[in-house]
Order: sequence, then structure tokens, then C-alpha cells
Amino acid sequence: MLQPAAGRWLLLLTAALTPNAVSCGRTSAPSPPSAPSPTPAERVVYANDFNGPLGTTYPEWSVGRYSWTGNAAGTIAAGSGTEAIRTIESASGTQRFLGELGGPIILQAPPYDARHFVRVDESIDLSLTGLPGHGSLTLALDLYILKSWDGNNPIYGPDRWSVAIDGERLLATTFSNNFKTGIDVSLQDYPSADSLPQTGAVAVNSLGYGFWFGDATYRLSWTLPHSASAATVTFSSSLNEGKSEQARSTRDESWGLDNVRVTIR
Ligand SMILES: [Ca+2]
Ligand SMILES: [Ca+2]
Repeated sequence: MLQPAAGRWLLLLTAALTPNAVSCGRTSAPSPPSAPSPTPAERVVYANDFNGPLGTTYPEWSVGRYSWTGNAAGTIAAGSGTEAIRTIESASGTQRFLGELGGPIILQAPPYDARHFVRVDESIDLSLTGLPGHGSLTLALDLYILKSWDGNNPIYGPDRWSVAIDGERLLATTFSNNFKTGIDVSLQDYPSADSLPQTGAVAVNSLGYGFWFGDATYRLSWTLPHSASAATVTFSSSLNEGKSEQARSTRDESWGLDNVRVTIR
């Protein structure tokens, strides 16, 4: 099994063997014509744990493209921009990852209410090229949902996240770290509609964001038919509020990617 070096990404460009050729190379006698085809070996074509130097950008990752709406109060007009997304350290100082995603702070000062909130959308692409011949592709990653995501809350949210490969949607859902109850209830649609906040997370509050609603880690993977020699994975969010949190003046709600791994068969 190929293992990527820590902190580096690995892109296999050279091997042109078909899966069948790989299989036949392991046997001394030709298979009979009626023999079933063995499962092609899994090949790692991309792996990145983002544990390299802080501030690293990667050519296979696009800039973040963001836009925001105007607000009902009329104090902010709609706009758009781009930002380089780099490796950062978690608030706990224990993990490095690609972030913070979700778009910059647009609403710079109070009042923080529904009339002043703006919706901020951001997308980033992972582009892979030169993929050897294959019939299926698996994408696996850790998604970090950071700070005050509000799930389906109609005032502070909905706060949405999605991923697509070559335009084919793999997941579109909402996440919540907001355990308020009563009229402020903020359920999430992952893994199913109106789940409690942080349902399905493999870890919570492991990244040090307890100063502002905490954090949740989701270990996600998808396998789909895929044979093209290139793939574009698009990660997107649509977050309502656009303000800073009030403890450290960082983004009120954001996300990060870690341990991104693409394999093919
Ligand atoms: Ca990492
Ligand atoms: Ca929100």
C-alpha cells in the first residue's frame, strides 16, 4: 500500500497500467477466459494531512471565492471577493488543517440582529489531473465545523455545507454547534433531517473552539463511478450572519478540511 509522506500530497501521474494489466502481472499463468475479473487494486492519487508549515497554500486548491448579500437594514451592500486558503493551527494548537473557510467577516460591528445579518457563500475547488485509468473514485476527508453554526435556525441560519465532484452533488446539508433550546433551537440536517446539533460527529470540542460554541469533526467519505482523467471537487458553504464572534473577533462560524484523501480503482 502506498502511504503519503506526512505533510505532503501525493499525485500519481506516471503509471499507465490498466487494472487488468496489474492483475495479470501477478500471475504466472493466464487466467481462463471465463474467470471473473478481480477487483482492481485501490490506488491513492491524493492525500494531504495539511500538517506542513503554517500558512502553506497548495496549487491544487483554488482560492476561496466568496460573495455576500446586502442586509435588510440597508447598511451593507452585496459584494464578492477571493481569499487564499492556507494551513492554519486549531485554537487548541493541536491540529493543522486547511481553513478557516466560510468567508470573511462582513458585518463589522453591532447591532447583531436579523435585519443586519448578511448571508455569506464561499466555495473552494480541489483539482486533480493525470489520473490513471479507473472505474470508481473514493473521496474521504475530515470536516471541521467550527464555532457557532446554527443548523436550520431561521434567524441565525440556515447554515449550509455541500460537496460535489465534477458538478455532481455528494452531500448538501446543514450543521449546528448551537445547543440552545426553545425558540432558539438549531437542529441540523446531518445525518438526517432535524437531528440534534453535532449528531454523527466523531469528535466534539477537540479543536479548542469552546470559547464560541465549540467544534465538531465529521469523518465523511463517498465512492462513485468515475473514469475521467481529471476531477474537480468543489466544497461550498452558505452561512447566515456574516459577523465576528465576540470573544476573539474571529469568524463567527467557519469550517476546515483535513486528511483529504482520494483513491481510485
Ligand atoms: Ca491535519
Ligand atoms: Ca449562522
